[in-house]
Formats: sequence, structure tokens, C-alpha cells
Amino acid sequence: MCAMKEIKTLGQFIIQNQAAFPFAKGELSRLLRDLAIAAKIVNREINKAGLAEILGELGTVNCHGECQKKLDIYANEQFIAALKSGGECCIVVSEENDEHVTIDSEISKHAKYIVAIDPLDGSSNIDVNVGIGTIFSIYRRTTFTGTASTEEILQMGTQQVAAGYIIYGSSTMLVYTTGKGVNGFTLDPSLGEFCLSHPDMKIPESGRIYSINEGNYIHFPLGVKKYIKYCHEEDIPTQRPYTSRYTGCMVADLHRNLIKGGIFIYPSTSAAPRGKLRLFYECNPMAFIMEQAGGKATDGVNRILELEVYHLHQTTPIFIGSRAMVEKTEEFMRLYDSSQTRTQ
Ligand code: P6P
Repeated sequence: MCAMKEIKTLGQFIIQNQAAFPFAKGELSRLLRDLAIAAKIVNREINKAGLAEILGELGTVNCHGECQKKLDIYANEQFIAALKSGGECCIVVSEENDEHVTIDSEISKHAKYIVAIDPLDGSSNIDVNVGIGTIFSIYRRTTFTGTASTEEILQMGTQQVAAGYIIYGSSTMLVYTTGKGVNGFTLDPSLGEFCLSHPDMKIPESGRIYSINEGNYIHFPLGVKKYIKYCHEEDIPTQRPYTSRYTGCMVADLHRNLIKGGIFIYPSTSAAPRGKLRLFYECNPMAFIMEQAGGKATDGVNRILELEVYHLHQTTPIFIGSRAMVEKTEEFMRLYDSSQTRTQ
């Protein structure tokens, strides 16, 4: 009879650790609980996407001109609704909304937190049953007079008080940090609870996986092209050639690389000189998590978390994952693309 493994739910873990968190008055704990509730609701719909009338496109586009899937909108509505009813969040910035959403309900008027969210990352994978995710980032208001100003919303990545993602894959996991390490929780459908399954997650210092859309190769900066060729070369001491793994979902690729070691790159291209991925609700939260797990995240030159945020939907190139691998790309970018500076 195997020993019963102690079950620690997300709620128990948050309460046990909230004392270690500054401003520990329970608001952040309740905010994380609200996000977990929405994640369970979204997960339920994703798991029956093939059966319910929730597959496919709406025929609308978001503010980035990207086709919106029914589940994109459903997930966005569920996360915003959960944050509204929880009362701990005053502003939501979402990939699916052009402007920030002000939550001015009676219970939220003294709310201290701002949440940035990509409600359904990698949604092009929905109809083909490949991994998708949700990314969230939490900031604390800096003033408490009236509604939050744009300056109060556009805080630098280093100001995040928490960040996390949900991956809807072979199992559904919630992975998050509050700046005291990274912990992963797997949804147990029989309990309806996220249970601690990956305590104190650390990304290997190096790895053999590189994740990049090589279909854009001709548009990449020379330093990225040189790094890709480096990954292809045979070299036993550095265990090359590496293995290419790319799902089209940042959350799925980063989750795999967090566990196995590896690097994910979405660089600038001639078509998108500032990259494609959004700084505020994709790159900053994932960079916070990766750094807390011992990894690194840059735009090829500069630390992602220290990039100035000047627009809700601003994009940035991103090189993120195992520290040694990110540092190798920095060498190639210095050698071949010294033109890439902070203004990118
Ligand atoms: P491409 C999904 O649309 C996303 O924002 C990330 O999750 C993913 O890594 C990337 O874009 C995929 O972009 O251009 O390779 O299809």
C-alpha cells in the first residue's frame, strides 16, 4: 500500500505562505483564488470544446488584428468576471481589450491590485487540440486616490507582486510566483482543486531544447540566424545538435523548457521590428517566473523586467529560459547585432 501523499491545495499553500508576503492582509491570496476559480471554469469549457458550440472563430478581430476564437472571448469574460466579483482588483489589462477595464463596483472601490492578463494564449491551437494557456501578472497600485492613472498602470516588470500561468494540456496546471520561488499546482478533477505537484520549480542551468518559429528564418536578425546554426552544429561536449520544439503557444513551450531546460526565442523580424509578443501581459509575467526559477529573460540585450513600459500592448523581442542558453544568445547578438538597443 503506497503511503498516501499529503495533498496540499493551492488555497492551503497560499494561506500558509501569505505571511511571508509583504502587505499580507489576505487580498493577494483572495486575488489568486479568484484567478484559480476562473481557470477551472475555462478549463471545463476547453475540455468539452469539441462537443460544445465553442470551437472556431467569431469572425471578429482583437486590437492586434488577430482573429478571435469563441474561447478567447469566453476566457476573457470569465477572468474579468471572477476579478470583478472577487473585489480585490481595480483595473484589468487584457490582450482582448483595446483599453484597460476599470472595475468600479462597490466592493472593488478600495481594491489595491491591477491585473494584466492574456486570457487564452496560443488560441490558434484550440481547434487542433494542442496546448494553450493563460498568463497573468499582478501589480499593486502606487497611489490610492481615485481611479488608477495610466502611469500607475504601466509599471515596470520589476514591480510585479505576482505572476503566473495556467497550462491546459495533458493535465491542467497553475504555476505562479510572488517573488519567493515558483510553485506548480495540478488540477485534480475529482477534487476540483489545484494541488501542489511541483514545489520550488527550478529551470536547469542549460538544456538541449530551442523553441523558435524557424519559418521566419529569413526575417531574423543575423545574430539569431547564427545562433540557430549553432544549435544545428554537431558538438559532443555541448551536447549539440539541440532539439527543436515549438508548439505555437508560449505558455506550453516555456512550461516544457522550465521543466526540461531550454530556450524560447521570439525575436524581432523585418516584419515586426519590435517583436510580436506583448511586454505587459506575456513577456513580463513569464520573465518574472523564469527569473524566480533561476532562468533569464532578455530582449537580446536588455533584461525584460527592466524595459520601460509605455503602452498597454507594446511588444518586445524575447529570449527566455535556461540562463546559459540565454547568455549564449546574448553573445551572438553582441557579435552580430550590436544595433539592437533599448529603443527596440
Ligand atoms: P507564431 C500565440 O499567438 C503567441 O502569442 C504565443 O503564444 C506563441 O509563442 C506565438 O504567438 C506564436 O507566434 O508567429 O510563431 O505563430
